[in-house]
Amino acid sequence: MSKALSGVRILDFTHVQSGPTCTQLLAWLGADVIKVERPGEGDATRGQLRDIPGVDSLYFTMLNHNKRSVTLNTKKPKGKQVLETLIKQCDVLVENFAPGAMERMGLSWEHINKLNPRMIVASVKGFGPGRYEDCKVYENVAQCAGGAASTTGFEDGPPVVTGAQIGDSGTGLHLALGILAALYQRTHSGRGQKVLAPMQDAVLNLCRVKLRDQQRLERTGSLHEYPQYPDGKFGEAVPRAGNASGGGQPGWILRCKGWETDPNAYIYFITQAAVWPSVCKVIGEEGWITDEAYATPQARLLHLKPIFARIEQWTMTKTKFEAMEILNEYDIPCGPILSMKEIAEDPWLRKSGTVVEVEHPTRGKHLTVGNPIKLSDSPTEVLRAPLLGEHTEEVLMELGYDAHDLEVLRADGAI
Ligand code: CAO
Repeated sequence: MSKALSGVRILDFTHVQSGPTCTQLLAWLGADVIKVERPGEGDATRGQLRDIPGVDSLYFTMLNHNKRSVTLNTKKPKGKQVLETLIKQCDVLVENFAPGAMERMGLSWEHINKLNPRMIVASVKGFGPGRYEDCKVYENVAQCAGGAASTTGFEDGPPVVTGAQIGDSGTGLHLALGILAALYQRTHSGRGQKVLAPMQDAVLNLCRVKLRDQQRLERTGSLHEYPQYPDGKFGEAVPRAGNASGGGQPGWILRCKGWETDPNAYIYFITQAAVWPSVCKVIGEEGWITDEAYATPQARLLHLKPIFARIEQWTMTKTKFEAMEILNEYDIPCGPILSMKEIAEDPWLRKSGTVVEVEHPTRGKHLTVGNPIKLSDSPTEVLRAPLLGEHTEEVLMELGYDAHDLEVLRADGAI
């Protein structure tokens, strides 16, 4: 069966996390992704956070599935020549080097565009044009500069970064979308173009509801679904909202049976207006259905803390899974706080191909997160990440180099 992106060839000049998440997705959608790495070292993540000495880390293997690896020293003239041959034969170049690194390699947009006017050049940078455009950026810097950290955490604590890699993987997703749009536009324009996804901008896009709240706060001086309401104070900027729901239906994380010893014995509980009578019945507070202090969503905003405290008395008598079963019968939106151990063992995530076991030649079996995007006509088979330079010969032969050329390149240290 052909894949959605069959025939699309990606020159993957990415490293660490943001760029590789993008090209991994494109590979899962069926593109031929050729990862170019420095001879001897490769992507720095191969050696970071290693759990087995001398073996490519999980950090690397979980971000580089379904790719081919070519080693190439692009700072050597012969290496650069190979890279330029690749540029002529690929559809997209994806990179996430520090600002200016591509230009220092002699690979300006103008030069690439001259070599291959159809090529799409896609970049992740920390910041867009402006005062920080020359800065190197990692995940948590983007979370801080994109508005996530200042709005995450509890009101009496410091800013907090989230475990979800919204700066790296979130930006990779944005970049992948930009590349697909550019590939589509090329079908009628015939031209390549530059695609830029700055990490700050991508994080802000994911924090858009907090910019919504900033404007609501400036207009009304208060945010009624936030834990600061009604007793606390609001300042000039959107405060940290603890576990309050980001939407119009109040929610909070509540303790469940076993919370004293299990750090994840919790459930997220949403008091959706449509099922308020059911919530009251489940917790044994039928009087709240008609009591005017609780009967309307507006009235309840004044009492969210005592309401959740009362619901928690009920959730603490059930495990998170027992509570889920009961609440689901009433269509009450809720969700268990799942540990990574529970997720790794979840049979349904395994069945859907979102948690996948992969065999790797030097590390053996390991778990990975498969393609979360499911296309009915383009199913994903998750293949292991390549070893460093595993496909150098194969790819160079495809480009027209012969055994003698390879020997010369090897002797020169270019591959
Ligand atoms: N052959 C020869 N040289 C190569 C090469 C190859 N195949 N691949 C890379 N290089 C060189 C680059 O040309 C660059 O050299 P110069 O600095 O001399 O120009 C050098 O390797 C390193 O590039 P870098 O500055 O991008 O790498 P770094 O480790 O110092 O910084 C990072 C890493 C992530 C901070 C930086 O790349 C960056 O800010 N990227 C943009 C934002 C981003 O994607 N951040 C997310 C990273 S994931 O958390």
